[in-house]
Amino acid sequence: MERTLIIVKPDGVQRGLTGEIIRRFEQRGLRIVGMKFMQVDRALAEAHYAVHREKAFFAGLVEYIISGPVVVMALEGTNAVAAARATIGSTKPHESAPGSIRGDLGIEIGRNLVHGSDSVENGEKEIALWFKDGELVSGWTRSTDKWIFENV
Ligand code: DAT
Ligand code: MG
Repeated sequence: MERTLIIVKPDGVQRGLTGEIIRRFEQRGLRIVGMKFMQVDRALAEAHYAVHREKAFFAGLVEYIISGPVVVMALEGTNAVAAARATIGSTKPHESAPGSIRGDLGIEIGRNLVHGSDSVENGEKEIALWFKDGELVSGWTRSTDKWIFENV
């Protein structure tokens, strides 16, 4: 099963949208394998966004992600990475399609509410960065799985 790392960013938590955002992934059919509420420290923020460290927006991005608590989730499912990215919407909320999280709930790139891994490889790397082994519940199933995943 593919896995993806999702973060409800500080604006999502502050605005009371945590439940609304989790609901969308849950209803899409993704299975939760890890979830925690936490304050991100600067070292973790910089490691998570290391690919952007040379960009002009890097410092602001790090300040944003450490500006308040977040909810971090590891989700799994067939096509989990692409499905979650589509549910999130495009990077700029004002260009995100209505129906997506950013398209329905956001308007500015620096307040775009949620992170989702952009590839299967990065999903695995990010889950390893954000979760310790004992924090993940792997291998559990739902009675609804066969109605969501065709081949289980
Ligand atoms: P995404 O979060 O859609 O995967 P990304 O990985 O390209 O987008 O960038 C990570 C975050 O950095 C993004 O959510 C918001 C911020 N960001 C990206 N491009 C930016 C830009 N041109 N100006 C300001 N912030 C930007
Ligand atoms: Mg990204």
